[in-house]
Amino acid sequence: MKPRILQYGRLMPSLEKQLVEHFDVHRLIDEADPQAYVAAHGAEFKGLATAGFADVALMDALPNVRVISSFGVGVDRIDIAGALKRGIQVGNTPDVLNDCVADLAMGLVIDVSRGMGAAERHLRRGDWINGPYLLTRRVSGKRMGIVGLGRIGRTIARRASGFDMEMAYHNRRPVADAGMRYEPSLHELARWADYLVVIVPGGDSTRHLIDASVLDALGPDGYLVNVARGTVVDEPALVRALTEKRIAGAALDVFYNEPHVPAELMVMENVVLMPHIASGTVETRAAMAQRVFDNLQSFFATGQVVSPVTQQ
Ligand code: A2R
Repeated sequence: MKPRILQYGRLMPSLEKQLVEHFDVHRLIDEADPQAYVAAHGAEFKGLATAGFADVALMDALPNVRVISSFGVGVDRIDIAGALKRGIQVGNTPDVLNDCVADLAMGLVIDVSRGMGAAERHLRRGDWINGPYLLTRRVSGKRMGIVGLGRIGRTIARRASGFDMEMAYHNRRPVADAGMRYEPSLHELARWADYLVVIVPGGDSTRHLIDASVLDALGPDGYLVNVARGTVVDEPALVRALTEKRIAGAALDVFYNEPHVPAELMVMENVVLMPHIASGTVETRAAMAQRVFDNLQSFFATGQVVSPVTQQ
């Protein structure tokens, strides 16, 4: 008998197909009244495949679920402590997305400095006829401050070293073999950096980590790059800092209330805006989908997911 799995949210069609081949899957999105459905049928399910969400109310409605497999590395919308307390293993998709997220972070650094998007808009508007584009800012040899030197942060650092950048990082704790300076003060890192690249997990512990005071430390020549989560940045404070030219620019792949982006940012030429695409390549999304499947398959075969999450 195939284990019965509840699917929460939409997943890639290829993953949904693979799941259906190996598990007895029910999609909660097909239910007109999802709450009533889980109240009546929750006890049937042994596992949960989710697009990134699972709170304790959902877990309580699924008393026999022992595994949650989530699409993505970020687990900020999953109550990990609540899952572990209930004896539920949680699997996510780390590592397989490091390269593509780091590639996009580096692309954002270049775009926000060299004005690639803005210069292209200038050309497409026909403005080149009237004169050359503005001078932009050099990237090579500049200072990058990485906030969150984890799996992705280190991959970004390897990219930046190819641009002869000076690097330093801030975590809550220093990393043993980081190969660059640890800065215990986020404000000092921001003061020092030309680019502050944010790649910490989302959730309560990092909410508004980048606030007005950090942006003021970054200063009028500094750029903010966020490929982490929208919640990490105090978005109204960022809009004010940009409006008042207290920082040079920002490049953002994530927002506080996606897919809604503050109207003020839409019209700023020194701001690069991406619709949360950092891991969004064919190759990486396929690898993430495979890991969602592997976590479930491994759990039902061995009792262990491939990529366990042990803390928020
Ligand atoms: O603080 P530490 O020593 O636990 O280092 C982690 C750091 N970090 C923080 N740094 C400063 N203040 C905090 N409150 C804080 N919380 C965590 O972020 C660690 O070096 C880094 C996260 O690295 P990993 O756990 O390896 O995550 P990964 O795979 O690099 O992904 C980062 C995030 C995901 O959670 C998604 O939200 C996003 O990137 O795509």
